[in-house]
Amino acid sequence: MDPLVLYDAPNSPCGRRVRICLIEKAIPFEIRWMSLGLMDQKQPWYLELNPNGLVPTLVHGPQAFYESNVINEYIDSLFPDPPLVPDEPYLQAQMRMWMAFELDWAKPFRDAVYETMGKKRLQDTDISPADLKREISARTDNPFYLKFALNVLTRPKNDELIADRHHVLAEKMALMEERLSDGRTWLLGDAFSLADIALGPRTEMFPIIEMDDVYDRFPHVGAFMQRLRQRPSWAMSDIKPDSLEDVTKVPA
Ligand SMILES: N[C@@H](CCC(=O)N[C@@H](CS)C(=O)NCC(=O)O)C(=O)O
Repeated sequence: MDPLVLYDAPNSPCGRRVRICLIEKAIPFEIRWMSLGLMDQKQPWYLELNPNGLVPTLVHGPQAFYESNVINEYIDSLFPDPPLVPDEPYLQAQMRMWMAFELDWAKPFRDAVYETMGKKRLQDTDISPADLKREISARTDNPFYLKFALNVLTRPKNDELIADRHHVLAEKMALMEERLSDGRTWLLGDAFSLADIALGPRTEMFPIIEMDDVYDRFPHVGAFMQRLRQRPSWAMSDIKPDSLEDVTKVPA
């Protein structure tokens, strides 16, 4: 079999979806780490693999696949055991609606991540604006990305924006809470599926965006996350690069 190479980033919930899927199926894979803060994902060679300039991308032999949920369906088709996509068309549609639900709240979530963890991480590195400019200019000539990164490095946290995003995200979690409140174990019922893998990794990140009370406010969501954390694939997918140097190295 051609090797599976996953372009991924530390703390990426999108990358973790693919890691979980591969681990559930016991398929070996190799990770190539990208530094999102330094815009590795916007380099021309990477855009050839993934024109959206995001992680994850899965390279399998001569082919590249992007969009975590699309990648996971590809993996499930190639390696159907154990199945993570239901047979019934109704449940398959439900699964894809959960994936679309996740895409819908990814945008407000991403804004909140950049305001909280994103700003803190980059500002804690002590990298200067001049160094950041040099790093990013070595990766992309699109001025938008440099502007965006300099904003993350230099501007204080925007609490008003974070509070706005919290309101949007609480509405989304209320819907998930309602769906889980009939006592089902997983989003589609008794069987663990790609729907759970689509939702779990980002739902785990609420404390990072300073919404620490989500699992208490929405106890069925909290219980769902507890069940997910008990699966071996959860701990095994919490993979970090050996050294942060690997993901922040300055090109010569
Ligand atoms: N819907 C896409 C979302 C991918 C995405 O937003 N990836 C984030 C990391 S979780 C990323 O690469 N962010 C970097 C950027 O926005 O430039 C997927 O599920 O693969």
